[in-house]
This record gives sequence, structure tokens and C-alpha cells, in this order.
Amino acid sequence: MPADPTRRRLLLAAPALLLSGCKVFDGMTGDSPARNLLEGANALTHATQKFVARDALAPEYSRADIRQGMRPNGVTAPQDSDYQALAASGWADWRLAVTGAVERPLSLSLAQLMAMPPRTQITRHDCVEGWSCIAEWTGVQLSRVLAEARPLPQARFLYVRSMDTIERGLAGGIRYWESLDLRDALHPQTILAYGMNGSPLPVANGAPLRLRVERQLGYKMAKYLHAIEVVPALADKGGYWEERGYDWYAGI
Ligand SMILES: Nc1nc2c(c(=O)[nH]1)N[C@H]1C(S)=C(S)[C@@H](COP(=O)(O)O)O[C@H]1N2
Ligand SMILES: [Mo]
Repeated sequence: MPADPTRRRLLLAAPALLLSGCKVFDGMTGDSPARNLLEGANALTHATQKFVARDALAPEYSRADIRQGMRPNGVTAPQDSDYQALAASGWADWRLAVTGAVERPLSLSLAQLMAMPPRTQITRHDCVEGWSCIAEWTGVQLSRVLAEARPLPQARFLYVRSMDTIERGLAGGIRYWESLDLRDALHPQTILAYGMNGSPLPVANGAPLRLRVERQLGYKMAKYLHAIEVVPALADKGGYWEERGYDWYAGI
């Protein structure tokens, strides 16, 4: 899927004026390697990046690099009554369903996810709107959850489904969703995060569980998760924003 060079250039040119919660482009000024890569890589296609850099690790930072709280964006307070009921119970009744092309469908509580070996990483989140924030994320590697579910041989992609209604239309509400291929799903920095900056994940940033896929732009990192569905092929453009023209592969 070819990247759109115009949009990428716009992204890079996006002025600091857009920033509110994050006062600086963390590391996006000067000769940041990521920025140079972006500028040099305008024409990189999904196919090319797949063979050049996709399995490389995203840069990780130290706690001293966290200059402000994580700026919330998109939906920050889901109004959905099922979501609010789960929040009121302290997530006791919340489950993550893992279904589809797997040998062993799962229904995992937050306690079960937290009992799995955790991973903590300090990374920079880049939003397509032109701001970025460094934050610390704690969660479980998606690869570990998938290893429990045991994807079938035909599995190639997965959908992550959110609980927040991002748009209310004539045909009813649309809940946020996203998708990854298995290669990104199995990347060591791809985690299901339940903690942020040393505290439980706040509602504004996706409680109780959100995806972190550190080699891609912010819109891939669905918040308010309740289900993962493993599939042989995507049945749509792959996500809420993709249906509205964004690239499915949002590599950075
Ligand atoms: N469920 C859900 N996930 C979402 C969004 C959203 O509106 N709803 N917005 C996306 C966008 S565009 C960004 S930049 C990040 C913002 O994450 P944050 O609120 O932790 O900054 O979440 C992404 N995931
Ligand atoms: Mo974003």
C-alpha cells in the first residue's frame, strides 16, 4: 500500500501550533534519526518497508525524556453505557475476547493479563496531526496472548475492537476499530498496555487496555479494547480512519 507523499510532507511540516498538551515535538526537531528517516522515506511503500525496517525496534527513551503527561486525543471519555458500567465496576467484569482463526479462543480478565510477564517501554507517540509525546507504557506483549490462543495456519491479520463510539450516524453508532498484520502483531514492542507513566492507564488514554504498536502512527493504537479477532484477510480498509482515507500501514 503506497504511502501518500503529500500527506507525509504535511505531517512533517505540521507546526508546533497544533500542540496543546505537548508543548514540544519530542525529538522531532533538529536531526532526530526518526525525522530523517521520515523525510528520506516519503516514497517507501508498505512492501519495501516490510523488507527493510519493519522488524527493527522503535527508539526507546529514559524517564528523563518524559517532559509532560501523555496528551489525550480522539475519544477521551467514552459515553457508551456498557463501557461506563465496566468502568464503575473497576473493570472486574471486563474481558478481552480473542476469537477468530485461533485454536483456543480466550476470554481474559485484566488480572489474567497483568499476571502474564509484563513489558515496560518508553517510546514516542507520533500523531498524524503533527504532535508527539514520550510516555512509558506497561503491558503484555501481544505475541504472548497470541501464543496462548494459537493462531491457525490461515491467520494473517487481526482486528482490535474498541468500546468507544467515535461517530453517531443515521445507521447507528460506529465504534473505533483497527487492524494489524501478524508480523506487526508479533513485534516485541507491540503490547496491550494497561499502565502508563507508572500508573494504571487513565480513561483518557484508553483504560482498561490499549494497543501500542510503536513503528506506526498514533491512530493505529486503538484504546478501550474489548476484543481481538484473528482473520485470514481483512474484510474492510482495516480501521475507522482507514475508511476515511488514512493509510492502512502507517509506518514511521
Ligand atoms: N478507541 C480509540 N482509539 C484511538 C483513538 C480513538 O479516538 N478511539 N484515537 C487514536 C489517535 S488519532 C491517537 S493519536 C491516539 C491517542 O492516544 P492518547 O489519547 O493516549 O494520546 O489514540 C488512537 N486510538
Ligand atoms: Mo492521532
